[in-house]
Amino acid sequence: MRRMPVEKKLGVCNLCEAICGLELTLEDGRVTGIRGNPDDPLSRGHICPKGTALADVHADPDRLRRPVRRVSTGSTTEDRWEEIGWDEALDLVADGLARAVNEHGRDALAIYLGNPNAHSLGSLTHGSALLKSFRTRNKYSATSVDQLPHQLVAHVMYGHQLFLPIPDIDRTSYFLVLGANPMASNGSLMTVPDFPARLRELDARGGRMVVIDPRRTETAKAAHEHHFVRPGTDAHLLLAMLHILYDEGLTRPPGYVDGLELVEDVVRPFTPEAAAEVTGVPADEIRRITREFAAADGAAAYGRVGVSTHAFGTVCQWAIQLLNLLTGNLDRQGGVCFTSPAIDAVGTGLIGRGHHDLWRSRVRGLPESGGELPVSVLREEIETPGEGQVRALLALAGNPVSSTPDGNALDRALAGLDFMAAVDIYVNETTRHADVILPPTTALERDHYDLVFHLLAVRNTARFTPAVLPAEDGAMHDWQIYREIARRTQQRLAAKLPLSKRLVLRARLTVSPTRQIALLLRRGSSGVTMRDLRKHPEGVDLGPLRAGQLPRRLPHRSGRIDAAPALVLADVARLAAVPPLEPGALRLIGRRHQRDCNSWMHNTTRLTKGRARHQLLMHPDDLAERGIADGSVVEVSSRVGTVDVEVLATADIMRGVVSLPHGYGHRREGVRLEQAVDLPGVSINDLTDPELLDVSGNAAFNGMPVQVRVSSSVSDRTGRTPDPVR
Ligand SMILES: Nc1nc2c(c(=O)[nH]1)N[C@H]1C(S)=C(S)[C@@H](COP(=O)(O)OP(=O)(O)OC[C@H]3O[C@@H](n4cnc5c(=O)[nH]c(N)nc54)[C@H](O)[C@@H]3O)O[C@H]1N2
Ligand SMILES: Nc1nc2c(c(=O)[nH]1)N[C@H]1C(S)=C(S)[C@@H](COP(=O)(O)OP(=O)(O)OC[C@H]3O[C@@H](n4cnc5c(=O)[nH]c(N)nc54)[C@H](O)[C@@H]3O)O[C@H]1N2
Ligand code: SF4
Ligand SMILES: [Mo]
Repeated sequence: MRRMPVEKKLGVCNLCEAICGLELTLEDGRVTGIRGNPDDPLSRGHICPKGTALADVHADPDRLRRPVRRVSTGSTTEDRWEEIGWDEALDLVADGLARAVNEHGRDALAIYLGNPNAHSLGSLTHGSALLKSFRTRNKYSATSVDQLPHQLVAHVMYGHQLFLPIPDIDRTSYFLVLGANPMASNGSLMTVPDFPARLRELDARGGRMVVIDPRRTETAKAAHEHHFVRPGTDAHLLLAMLHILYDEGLTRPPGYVDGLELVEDVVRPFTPEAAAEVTGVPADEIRRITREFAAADGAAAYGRVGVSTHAFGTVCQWAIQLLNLLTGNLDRQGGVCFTSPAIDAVGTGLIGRGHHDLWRSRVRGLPESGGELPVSVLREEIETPGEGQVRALLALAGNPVSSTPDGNALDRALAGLDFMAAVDIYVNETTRHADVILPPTTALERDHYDLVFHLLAVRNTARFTPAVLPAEDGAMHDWQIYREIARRTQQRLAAKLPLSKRLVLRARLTVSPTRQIALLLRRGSSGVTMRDLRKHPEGVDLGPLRAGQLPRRLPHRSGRIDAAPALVLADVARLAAVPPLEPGALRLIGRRHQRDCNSWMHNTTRLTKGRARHQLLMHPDDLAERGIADGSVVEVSSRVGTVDVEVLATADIMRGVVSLPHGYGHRREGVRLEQAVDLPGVSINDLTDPELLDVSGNAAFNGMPVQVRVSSSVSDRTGRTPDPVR
């Protein structure tokens, strides 16, 4: 046989928000090498181990390549998966979804969208149309276990849920980081590939990075300063910083802001001394950091998962905005700025402004945000009988059993559904409950343009990446699957959408993602066309973030910023009402490792080999106090569950705090991830509590009380759930 020549192609990594440009080596049509593309104007050659593992996902024998249907055998552990054709599979899905709606009403169908939807062009262009074709109130996504507080704050303060200022990290001289670990995560709501190099440049400029985190993380170690903070208490710290700004006359807000007198009133009681008591950060340090922040020639405050998935996530994100705003750092070079993407999904209205509390969840009465309900209510909406009860679920690229609070309870609830379909590439903790799984092509086989992450990047660039590999014979892209689900289900619904709406949807579903990008580029003001992008697959540089764009670009109908949204101010009052920890309790926090990718990608040796990293991290003094030996198996329990896991002593974690990584614990019956199921570790979300929420409805994972004791059980409880699939 004739060998195909070795070929180089430019690609893109879509696994995290850093969107690194890649250079792939192909031999005989197989990927034999992946490296960072040095010519990419944003990622500048950066790559992390996950980027290299993209090829492993494509080659993974466990990955689904054809639709599968679960065949019940009576004995639940022996259910079989049978490969079926696309036509049959899509019809089965449409039948199941339409049946639930026709028999029980439109809210009987729930939809969950997972994180990879934001990382796929086709999901973005076709997913919203698919959602619109179902008029259910039971829409859920990973947003409410992640960044909902940011979106709510942006919506109420600036008038658009994704009008988010981004740290001008390449020019700042003071970078204040709360609850984020970009050295491992590569940034979030801040697309910042090659964070380590950018940090070195900050240092070389004489700038500082200050990190506030209950764990001495990789980022904390690289910082100029790190301060431990008690989990869940950052709002006190941030409000004290605002208090100091007023107290010492350090505020210099711009003129286009309303509500500042209210802010001054609200922060008055939050003295640094009071904050020191609650947070553990000394009052003098809070004063010094605040003064240095205010005096810096360009300072940027930034807070992420540690202060978003948090009981006061919304207050924290609001206070972070105010810290930037009051010190004159919003819309300032070296402060935080708004991006100028070639496709402005915010300015053009492609992504809606958002809304809040237009309706409430049926059982617990929690408010919607941006059309979604908090995923913490999904289990009760499935299990509570009555009109509007969820009977069927469509899970799109998500793994809520592993990633949402009380995963075990949701796991059991999924087993009771009338019908479930998943668009996913694996049989995992969640999709094992599906009746049908529809696997799309993987990232290397799809055209890509980052509709979301160019919007959030620390530098303005644009890049279009044609598919690196041809789609396998008979494979379907996610957008084609979404289109077919919408079309076929619509045909079967008794109550159809009005004709005008159907026509609009049909148009939106028909045009391919790539074509949509070409059209959207033409509507933008950057002057960049699809032709330019095809000529420059490494990406086109549109320059650093631009300052001085406000108030012109403010989305708020008033043209002003609301510094004192009623919803946030009301929640500040709740701060005083936080109950103290019960005796002996510790506060649980999460963590991410550079070689983990949320709850998936544990099926590749490349990422799982080496030193174990699934353990519960605990301070040596906390271990000694309980008579627990380093390395032993401990029992961790919360209000909702108990897990047994190995403990690892480290002085890198604050006393009174323990940490488990997120995304572990694959040993459930029926999971078909041959390598991952052997990986030790438990799911942190078998401990987290769906009753603990931020005012936005976001899960409050961090700072949750747990008890840790020597394990009493001899049995293997490390994540194996005995209850079988349906
Ligand atoms: N306790 C705790 N819980 C957390 C977090 C935490 O820090 N602590 N973090 C939260 C955060 S930030 C997030 S974003 C969520 C994530 O929550 P989810 O989005 O629910 O979970 P993921 O682990 O991202 O799951 C991705 C799913 O998509 C599938 N998949 C991968 N690639 C593709 C593809 O190309 N197409 C399709 N159709 N499917 C694909 C995978 O097999 C997997 O099932 O978890 C949240 N949960
Ligand atoms: N390698 C890798 N990269 C990823 C991901 C991944 O799974 N692996 N996931 C991607 C996703 S979906 C997201 S959303 C981003 C998240 O990106 P980051 O937010 O940067 O990542 P985390 O590691 O979750 O960082 C949260 C930090 O908050 C700290 N923390 C916990 N509780 C508190 C608290 O109460 N106060 C303060 N101040 N800090 C606290 C934790 O110790 C931790 O260091 O990462 C993305 N990138
Ligand atoms: S940093 Fe993120 S985008 Fe870059 S290679 Fe790693 S996973 Fe991919
Ligand atoms: Mo996330």
